[in-house]
Amino acid sequence: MGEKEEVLASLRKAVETWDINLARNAAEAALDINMDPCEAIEMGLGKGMDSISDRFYHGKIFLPQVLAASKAMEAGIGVFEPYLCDKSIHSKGVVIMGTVQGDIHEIGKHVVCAFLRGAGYTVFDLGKDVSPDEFIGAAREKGACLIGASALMTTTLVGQRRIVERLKEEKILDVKTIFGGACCTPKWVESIGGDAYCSCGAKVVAEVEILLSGR
Ligand code: B12
Repeated sequence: MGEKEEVLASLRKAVETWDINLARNAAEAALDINMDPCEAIEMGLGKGMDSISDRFYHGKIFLPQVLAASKAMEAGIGVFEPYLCDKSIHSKGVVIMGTVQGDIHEIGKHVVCAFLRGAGYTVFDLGKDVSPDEFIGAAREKGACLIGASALMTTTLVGQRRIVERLKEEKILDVKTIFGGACCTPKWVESIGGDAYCSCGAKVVAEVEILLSGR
């Protein structure tokens, strides 16, 4: 196995075995060999989270282990975050991000925030369980061009629709929306009148650039 494959395997293993120290060390090893942080997140840490999801789905592990794995994933992302940051002085635009009301899943949103920050956007992460009005209020206050909202459960998807509705009610026409999360689909986003759907962190920057170029 080459050096790069070894580091990717360690990143994956760190999440699979919820080993926070290994996640940090492997992330540092990735930086030492000049691995692209985006690749390390998607192909290393992210693959580990895929297998955690799979084991959880099949009842082989339970919520505490999933939570521990997510902490390892976040520890790894934390090491990469400063290196994802674009050195450009001018922000490409302000983005408001959050997980919708009633939903506490945050890992995917953190990945998306990391990619957007890395590409030069100023991202305000409102956290989890965010109400539609909190999204709208923050967008107004910070002068955002885009709201991104994550929903991981079928029961909380409606939070994305409420954001689109509230923007219309408030006649805010210059703020675009992008939605994602395990239960979110392109069809759903189209049906609620959202501007874009995105299936993964690796694609988000390209999607956002297309979306905002039409402003
Ligand atoms: C980790 C996890 C948890 C962790 C969350 C920890 C944290 N800090 O986030 C914990 C243990 C707390 C948890 C709790 C619960 N969970 Co949970 N959880 C998961 C799990 C296993 C993985 C999610 C994850 O982090 N994936 C890794 C990330 C990187 O991927 P991702 O989230 O999909 O994000 C990527 C893309 O979707 C996209 N994306 C995501 N958001 C956004 C946003 C935008 C704007 C864009 C552009 C893109 C984008 O980009 C991301 C990066 O590539 C999923 C299973 C699954 N397959 O998704 C269940 C899952 C989401 N959970 C589920 C459930 C039911 C729950 C609980 C209700 C369980 C319970 N009985 O208590 C609670 C929720 C309580 C609540 N009110 O929210 C169900 C939802 C079922 C449904 N269809 O509604 C799932 C699908 C598991 C299942 N198969 O049953 N969970």
